[in-house]
Formats: sequence, C-alpha cells, structure tokens
Amino acid sequence: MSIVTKSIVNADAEARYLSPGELDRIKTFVSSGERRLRIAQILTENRERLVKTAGEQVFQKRPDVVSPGGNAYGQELTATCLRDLDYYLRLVTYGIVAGDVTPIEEIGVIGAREMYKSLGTPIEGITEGVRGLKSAAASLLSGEDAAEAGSYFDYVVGALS
Ligand SMILES: CCC1=C(C)/C(=C/C2=NC(=C\c3[nH]c(/C=C4\NC(=O)[C@H](C)[C@H]4CC)c(C)c3CCC(=O)O)/C(CCC(=O)O)=C2C)NC1=O
Repeated sequence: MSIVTKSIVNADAEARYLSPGELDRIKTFVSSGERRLRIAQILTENRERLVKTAGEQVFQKRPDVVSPGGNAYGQELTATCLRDLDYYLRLVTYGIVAGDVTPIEEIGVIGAREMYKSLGTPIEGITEGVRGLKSAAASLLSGEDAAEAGSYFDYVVGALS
C-alpha cells in the first residue's frame, strides 16, 4: 500500500481529516515521485543486463553453486537462479515506485528463508546476487538516485540475512 492509501485508510478509520504530519509525508512522497519513477524506469529498461552482471558476480564468488552437485548446476537450474535475481530486481522497482518496502516484503521476503532452506539454495548466494544488482544498478544512476535505489536492495539483503 502506498503512503497515500495507507494514510487515507487510517484517517477514515477514525473519521478524521488527514493530520498535518500525514499531509507532510504525502507531500514528500509526491515531490519525490518523478525521481522514483525515473529510477524505476532505468532499472526496468536495463533489467537483462543488470541480472546478467549480478549473476556473473555470484558465480564468480560462489563457483560451487554452478559446479556438479551445486544448487544452480546445469542450464535449467542456472536459468532458475537468474530468474530469482530478476524477481528481486522487479520487486525492488515496485518498492521504489511505492516509496515503501511493503510490496517487497509481502511478495519476496516473508517465508523466503524457509523456502530456500528447503530447496537447499544457499541464501548467501541470493544476497550476494542482490548486492550485485545493487552495484550494477548504481553504475547506471547518479549518486543520489543510486542511494535511493540502494536502500531497497539493502532492505532485501537485510531481510533475507
Ligand atoms: C517473486 C517472488 C518469488 C521468489 C523470490 C521465488 C523464488 C523461488 N526460487 C525457487 C527455486 C530456485 N532458486 C534458485 C536460485 C539459486 N540457486 C543458487 O545456488 C544461487 C545462489 C541462486 C541464484 C542466485 C535455484 C537454483 C532454484 C531451483 C532449485 C531446484 O529446483 O532444485 C523456487 C522454487 C520453485 C521454482 O523452481 O520456481 C521459488 C519459489 N519465487 C517467487 O515467486
């Protein structure tokens, strides 16, 4: 839920007007909108390249995952691994647009650790990949935009660690 929807739901539950604090937070959200949309657009347009770069970084740091017996060994499992990085990049663009980590949390974080454990997927490999996405994204963005996007990648890493 965006801050706009959330504030309205909270205010209406008490049949009151939006408070000065709520209006202030909505103002910040709206005034940062153009910037957040620009960042999401750049990441979306470059998704293939970002995922490829991040994947190479994971396989360089964790060659075991793509070696015989590794969780991402073989063409099909390697593709599934890259797909997961693409999923997290997509969720990060949702977070950036919403100005809120809730969509990332609900879609990609809750239950994820347990799921990866049951699949035998090393979670450090996933977080390494998300860090790779973060640095690849930073190379396409201005310093300020990279910091904004970075906080969402950091959220994913922190939440899965
Ligand atoms: C949008 C929210 C969402 C997420 C996050 C998601 C993740 C997800 N990753 C999966 C598998 C997987 N995930 C990986 C990923 C990796 N293995 C490694 O060693 C690397 C470290 C890493 C890549 C960086 C692999 C290889 C599998 C397949 C494992 C298997 O089938 O044995 C599966 C099991 C089902 C499937 O194979 O599709 C799910 C549900 N699905 C979702 O709908």
